[in-house]
Amino acid sequence: FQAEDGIRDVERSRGLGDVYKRQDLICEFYLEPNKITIEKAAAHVALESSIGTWTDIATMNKRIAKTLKPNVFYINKKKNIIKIAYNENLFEKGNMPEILSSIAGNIFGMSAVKNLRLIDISFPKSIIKSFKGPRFGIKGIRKITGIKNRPLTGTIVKPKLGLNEKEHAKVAYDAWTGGLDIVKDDENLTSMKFNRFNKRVIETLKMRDKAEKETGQVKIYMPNITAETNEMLKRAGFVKANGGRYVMIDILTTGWSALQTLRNADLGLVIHAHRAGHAAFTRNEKHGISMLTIAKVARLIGVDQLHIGAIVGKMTGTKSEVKDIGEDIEDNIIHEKGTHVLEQKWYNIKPTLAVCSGGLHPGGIPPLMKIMGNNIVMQFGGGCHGHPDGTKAGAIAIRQAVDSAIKKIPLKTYAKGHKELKRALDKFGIIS
Ligand code: CAP
Ligand code: MG
Repeated sequence: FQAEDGIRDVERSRGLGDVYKRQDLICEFYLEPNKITIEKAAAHVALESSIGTWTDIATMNKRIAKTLKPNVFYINKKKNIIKIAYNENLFEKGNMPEILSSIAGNIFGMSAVKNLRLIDISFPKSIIKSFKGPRFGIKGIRKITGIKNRPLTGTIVKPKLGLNEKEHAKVAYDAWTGGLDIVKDDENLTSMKFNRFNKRVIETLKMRDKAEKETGQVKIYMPNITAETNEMLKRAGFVKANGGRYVMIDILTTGWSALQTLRNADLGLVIHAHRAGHAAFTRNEKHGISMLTIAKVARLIGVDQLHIGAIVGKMTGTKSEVKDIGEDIEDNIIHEKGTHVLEQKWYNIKPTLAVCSGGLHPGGIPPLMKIMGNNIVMQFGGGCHGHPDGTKAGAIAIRQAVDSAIKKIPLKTYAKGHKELKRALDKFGIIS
């Protein structure tokens, strides 16, 4: 749910409109109390995440309690769901680390709760407007790449580590000339002894230019700038200075502060967000922080592309969880069908493009496009370089599978006239 959509109207329709203000920030939690009532545990969560602590304090006064005390306005005992409304003045506008230190801080460790999961956040207008959001967003990316309707296709250079700069650039060249739009570094490739960042960027952009000339298509390279913040800005500047258009960053290991610094530097580079490490707190459905919440925070700060899961791939993340980034689970609030939360209308905040990746191969393309629509990036590591005939054939097979889905021709039938696809399906199979 978000400021501009359902939940606030639904709460109003349930006559709860007066229990929070349009200016409030609202959190939805899954809460299992520990040997106390859910009401008591909810009160502890509300206080610890705002102004209070475990006992009443002499330093508290009526003014603070009246203006800043949060309101637990919804408790669903059957489903262990609670909702808390927080006064917007509890938060520093434009400071995401502070906001999360409040509503996603100490509360997870309190002994008053057995399990606690932050399922969703609804940000008020004042906070939304205090962030930049994506510089390019979906429209900007489609303008840069010239790709109007179909999903963007890309590969991750594999093996993750071990190739030197020239070998890396050659793999990229094969993928691009095979028809893929994007080549990215893997999440753990930064600047290694055997593969230095600056040299890799130079070599790979050289191959990009060659592939663009030969194919007449726009080709994208996403170098991984993940590093200490100042070093990261230096590397982003190097990419820009050498003709790069994109950078990728591991948003959770670098942290929200570093991400804000990169976005606020406004270098005119498309920001691709990898979520390495997310499952440490998104996977447990009873405790931690949902991917939906992570996605909203990342969009607000300003990532143009974000990994959200692949449904038909190797990672956990069920169809409903990934699609939930499009639909509300609790209150059954449905946005426009087929619209991800990353694409919802949020005042000045542009939509972020969803990235599906992880164990994908041509046999999974039609079902994935059917579920997620065309406004996605599909990334293939093993699904490209694992092709029996190598990277270029793998790339060709991926584009052939996309074409078969767009033309609504079954993969098996389409493969009869497309040998690269046939070879891929023989190895990886078809996902129905
Ligand atoms: C995929 C990948 C990505 C994952 C991240 C990997 O490679 O490069 O990092 O997709 O997961 O290292 O596993 P394969 P998620 O295509 O070879 O699987 O997108 O779920 O964040
Ligand atoms: Mg990876």
